[in-house]
Amino acid sequence: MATKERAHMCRSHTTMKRVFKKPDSMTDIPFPYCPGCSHGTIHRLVAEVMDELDITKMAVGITSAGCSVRNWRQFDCDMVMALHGRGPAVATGLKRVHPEAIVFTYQGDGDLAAIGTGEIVHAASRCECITVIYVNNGVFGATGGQQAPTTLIGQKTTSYPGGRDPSFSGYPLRMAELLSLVSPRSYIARTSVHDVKHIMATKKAIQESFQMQMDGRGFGLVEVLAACPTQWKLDPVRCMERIVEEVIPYYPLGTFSSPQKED
Ligand SMILES: Cc1ncc(C[n+]2csc(CCOP(=O)(O)OP(=O)(O)O)c2C)c(N)n1
Ligand code: SF4
Repeated sequence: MATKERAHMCRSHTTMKRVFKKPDSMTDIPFPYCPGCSHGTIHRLVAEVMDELDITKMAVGITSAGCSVRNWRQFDCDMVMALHGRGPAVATGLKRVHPEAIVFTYQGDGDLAAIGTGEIVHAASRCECITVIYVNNGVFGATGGQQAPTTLIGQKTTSYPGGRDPSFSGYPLRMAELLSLVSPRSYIARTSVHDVKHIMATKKAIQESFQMQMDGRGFGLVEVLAACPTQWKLDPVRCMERIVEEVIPYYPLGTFSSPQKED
């Protein structure tokens, strides 16, 4: 290539406008998730919010058991791994010892709404000054797609191939509603990531839940309705449709508790 031509290319390269970049709060390590899995989208939103609030250096994330068990490789902040379901208890201890830290848990529905139900209910009722990102995909993804407490009525899983029967397994737990009863002054919202509009609303809710903690106002939790194409046995596009047609009607989106609502 001629020197003049090369010089022109270099000049146009340096003036090129950057329109998209990986959040600084994220490492370069690729996501380990299946194609179409919502965990990647939600990780990115958490990282973008950390960047925008400039809290990465003081953030401590708590990793839980589930497909996101190794997300300490993705978030470029301090990370601690908790035993299955124990994230809110670990976060409570960390926050009380280090009140200057911004502490968040990242938990699936198997983690938060099954083995960890006790921890989350008590952390919410104490209005602990922590942030909880609760990813509800309606199954135990990591262990093979078994029924979770959040699995919809009639939904087929590997442990209940005939579908969830409420006379045997009870009804799916609506954790956002349940927690808002024990923690009325908290910020508790349910969002979804099935399209761009809802992804942006999820980001706003995550931002608000961190802001609660930064202002010392207490507990913030965002339940994010998520897709698990592998265990739902649906392609990613069909998963997004299923969230609209079947999941949201049972798990309505909205803010269930906020300090403003109480005041
Ligand atoms: C004490 C304990 N019991 C059981 C397990 C097995 N286990 C690992 S992940 C998981 C369920 C995870 O499901 P969920 O939290 O919904 O996350 P997902 O994988 O769907 O993202 C279970 C039961 C474990 N790791 N530790
Ligand atoms: S099994 Fe489901 S939750 Fe786990 S990585 Fe795959 S799509 Fe995501």
